[in-house]
Amino acid sequence: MAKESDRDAGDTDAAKTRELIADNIRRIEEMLRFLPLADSTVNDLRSKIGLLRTILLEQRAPAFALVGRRGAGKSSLVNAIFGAKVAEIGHVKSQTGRGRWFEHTSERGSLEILDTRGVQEGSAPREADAAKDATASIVVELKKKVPDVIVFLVKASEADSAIDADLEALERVYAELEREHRFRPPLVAIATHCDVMDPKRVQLHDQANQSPEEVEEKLARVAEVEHHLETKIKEHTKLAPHLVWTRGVSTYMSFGKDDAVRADERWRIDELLTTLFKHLPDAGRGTFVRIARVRELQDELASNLTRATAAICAGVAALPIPVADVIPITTLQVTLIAGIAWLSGRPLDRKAAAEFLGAMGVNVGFGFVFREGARALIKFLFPGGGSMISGAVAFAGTLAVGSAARSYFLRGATIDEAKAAFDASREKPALAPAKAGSEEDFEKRSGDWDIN
Ligand SMILES: Nc1nc2c(ncn2[C@@H]2O[C@H](COP(=O)(O)OP(=O)(O)OP(=O)(O)O)[C@@H](O)[C@H]2O)c(=O)[nH]1
Ligand SMILES: [Mg+2]
Repeated sequence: MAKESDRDAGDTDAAKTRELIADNIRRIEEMLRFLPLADSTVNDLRSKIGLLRTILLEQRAPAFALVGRRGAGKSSLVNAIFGAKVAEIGHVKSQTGRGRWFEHTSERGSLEILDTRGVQEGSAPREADAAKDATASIVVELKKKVPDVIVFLVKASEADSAIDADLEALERVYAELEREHRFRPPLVAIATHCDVMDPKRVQLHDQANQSPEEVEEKLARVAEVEHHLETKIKEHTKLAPHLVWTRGVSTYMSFGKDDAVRADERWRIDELLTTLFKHLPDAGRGTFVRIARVRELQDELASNLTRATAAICAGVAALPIPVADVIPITTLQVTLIAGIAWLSGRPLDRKAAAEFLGAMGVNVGFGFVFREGARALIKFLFPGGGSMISGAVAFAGTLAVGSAARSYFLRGATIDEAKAAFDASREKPALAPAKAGSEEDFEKRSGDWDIN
């Protein structure tokens, strides 16, 4: 009972937070119309606001089509992305003949997966029929939704057997997408089950503790498989232009009765996740980094968000407005904190921002973070204050807030360390001229500070 009402409260707060963020973004967009900046700068700021909106308010589930034979490791790949058991693996009997979109969900977000089980099974005549049906069912599914990326999976031990039929099925998938949606998604090819290649006992996920010669031997075999797979795909002229990555991997994880992780022998999955991330549109990237929990990817997106927010804040500061009216700037900084907390896997609500600001010494009530928090932040960011905030100061102050939030939420820094990161970043604007930011000043400054 209590749990239920907690969740309701959380949902309501998340909805309220989204509303506040949307309001603020709208307000900032209004202000842009009055900016004394060149059109090109204003357009650039508009696209940065677009990024904020996409990352914070318009996320959707990333969509992947997984094409591979029965047992290739499609379900295991889904689990490997989540790092948890969300899909059933190792069906004794595969549900041959059906391709279907599935939504796999954790509390951090959802993935849309087109599971093409059984599509390329053509060895026995009966199975050839099933394969035909399977391809037909996939074609139906592709009309419903376009995958962002197609992943072709083949067992490493089967990569040099007849995979031509698999690749022909894949070509039909591409032809259908082109016909139906005029879109050909990037193709990622992976050879799975690399861990069981010879020498079998060499554990690829734990190379430091293996015999170096044997590791080398195994990696050479993996490289051979990769080369073969890539060559084969490139022979198919309709696939070749879309191939972006070919690697051997291991997606092996094993789960106990309570779905707890019993063994994790994933190898090169971070590289694979980075590749998938790179080829996703921004609308899926936020969700993806929350699910995949690769620190570097979360941080890359947090860094983009920080830079975009800093530029917008600097732009707004170019308006000749007194400090009392710069609430939208500081509200945007609070939004940035909430956004970075969200990328780390926390819910998008005011709690995380309140907790962070409180710990940083900005005293605000939880319920008021976006308004009162913003007011208190002015004093915190600009102690002593002037009557104006220059673009340079707004820019550097925002970078400092983002840098501290990234340390705290993404790198597991203590609040003291986060504060130190904040102070270190903030020292720079103290050296900056305290005049109102001109366009020239803004442009010069915005290129200056690249924090990581
Ligand atoms: N050693 C090893 N086993 C793997 C790997 N990937 C998957 N497996 C195992 O292979 C079996 C089949 O994997 P699934 O993920 O169920 O394969 P699938 O492609 O979803 O199979 P269907 O749903 O039947 O089409 C399971 O027992 C997995 O644990 C891998 O990289 N290495
Ligand atoms: Mg499966």
